[in-house]
Amino acid sequence: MTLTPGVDSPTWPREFAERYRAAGYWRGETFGGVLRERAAAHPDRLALVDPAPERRTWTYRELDERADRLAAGFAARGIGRGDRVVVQLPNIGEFVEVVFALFRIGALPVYALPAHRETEIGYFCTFAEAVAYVIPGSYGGFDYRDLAARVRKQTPSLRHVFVGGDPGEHTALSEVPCEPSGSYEGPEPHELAFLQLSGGTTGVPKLIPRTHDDYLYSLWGSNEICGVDADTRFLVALPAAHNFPMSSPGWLGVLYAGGTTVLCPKPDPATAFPLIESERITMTGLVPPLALVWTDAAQEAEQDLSGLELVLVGGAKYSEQAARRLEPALGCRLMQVFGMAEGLVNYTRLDDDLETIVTTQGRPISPDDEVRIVDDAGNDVPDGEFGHLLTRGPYTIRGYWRAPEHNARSFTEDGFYRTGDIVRRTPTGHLVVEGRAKDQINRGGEKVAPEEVENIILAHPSVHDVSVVAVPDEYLGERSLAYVILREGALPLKPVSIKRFVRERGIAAYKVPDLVEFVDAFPQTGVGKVSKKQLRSTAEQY
Ligand code: OOB
Repeated sequence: MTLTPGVDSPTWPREFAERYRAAGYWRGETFGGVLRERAAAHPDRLALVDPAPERRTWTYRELDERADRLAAGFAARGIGRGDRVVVQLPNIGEFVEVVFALFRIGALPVYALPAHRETEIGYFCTFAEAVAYVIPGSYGGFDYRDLAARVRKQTPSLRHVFVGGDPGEHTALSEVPCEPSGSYEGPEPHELAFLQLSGGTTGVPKLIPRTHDDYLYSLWGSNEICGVDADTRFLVALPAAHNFPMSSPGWLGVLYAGGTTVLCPKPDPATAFPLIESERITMTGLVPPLALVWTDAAQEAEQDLSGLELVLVGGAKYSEQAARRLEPALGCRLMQVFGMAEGLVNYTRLDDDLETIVTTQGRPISPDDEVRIVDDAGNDVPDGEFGHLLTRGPYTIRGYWRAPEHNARSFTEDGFYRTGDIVRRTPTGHLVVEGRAKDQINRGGEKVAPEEVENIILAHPSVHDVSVVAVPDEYLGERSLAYVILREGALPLKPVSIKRFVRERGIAAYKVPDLVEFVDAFPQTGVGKVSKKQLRSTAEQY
């Protein structure tokens, strides 16, 4: 089935789409087509480096050919335009080959993170009615093949499990490629390219439908702002499936510009710094806790980091003090990024003064990004005052995938996305993130929806009620704290048994509550609901 935006998710009204095309934002390109063009223009330029465990490289021609052969193999196995494929690969070359192969046939990658476990993967596969699931064999001490076997049993739509490595009972990815026969028709630029994951505020994560047209605009728009060109050598230090390292400007932006992407298996300085030196890295993106670690480690680094020109920091609030230390320590420029997988991305600019770079989270990519800052009643606040950030524009979605009820809450009637962020605008149009109205925990850039964790803890036989809130943390920015009320007569529990219970349910480790506290009752609001606001302020003493 071909999935067009507007069918499974709301899309831009015709007059907006026409305007974005006329303005030249939507160029009528597809990902598969872009790779083909770059391979024709500069076949021998280096596109991709996977340094571990032994260095492998792909020129643009090689990447194009391998994506073609893999696409043909997927098509021969019946995977077609509009089919969903859950891709859960770490930072390895196969990730890029697989997604370009899927782009080419118009199948939609659903980007899972390596940290996701049975709860999340089972949900993605079922909800997206995925026909295939792509995994590494065993990676980072975890065997994804066992996870796949369990998910497969519970997901009738799932016909294939492809493994990059020893396949066990599944199919090796290396067996899939075959001679391209031109048997499939590629997607149209206005069609969906993939489904990205939302940070989420609800019991289950939402899927974010992005089209070729809109996402490609966010890439080349980012490239112009960040100065990405064919000489850029970008290190993917964060998980490649996350929207930030993928598109801001990320590995897809760098491939669009004809530059070189180097995949970093782990983001710690001991792994990343030698690569910065040996691969002559010029640019990378980091979340604030990593930026802190890199800033400290750079003082004593033995490696030559002088090739590094620009480090982007985003995903969570970067403190001004930490921001001031980055440029002198790493000997490069800093750019703050405030973005969201739903669309809108803000950058400080290369020619902004230092004060703007360290005290703001940037301004939007596009002149046609519409930003409104409103009070609780939805009225615009005067410039300089803070309020709720609403946005719409040429690369911000008009609705989540197959979620009409949620969409009615998350978008205004005229199509503005309610970001849930509290911001203010400076006279230069830069945004400063002041806080958050949405019920979410931002754990150093990794987003946790309290409701998702609460639902798991509620399944514990001794638990009567639970409320999960954020606690300030010096390093991560925030950590999670679960306030638990035990059932009457239940035997006392230790925090560790709640944590173990959550972990054993098969959920990403970053969602397991950092702290658990047992209480007798929750503070109530006037209307008798649990007051998360009051719980949060109690939690601040931690
Ligand atoms: C990025 O995307 P998501 O979808 O994981 O998370 C988006 C949310 C924002 O709504 C905001 O609450 C928070 O993450 N956030 C920031 C921030 N950047 C993101 N909060 C404060 N300061 C910042 N600089 O996180 C993302 C996507 C593309 C580029 C960069 C980050």
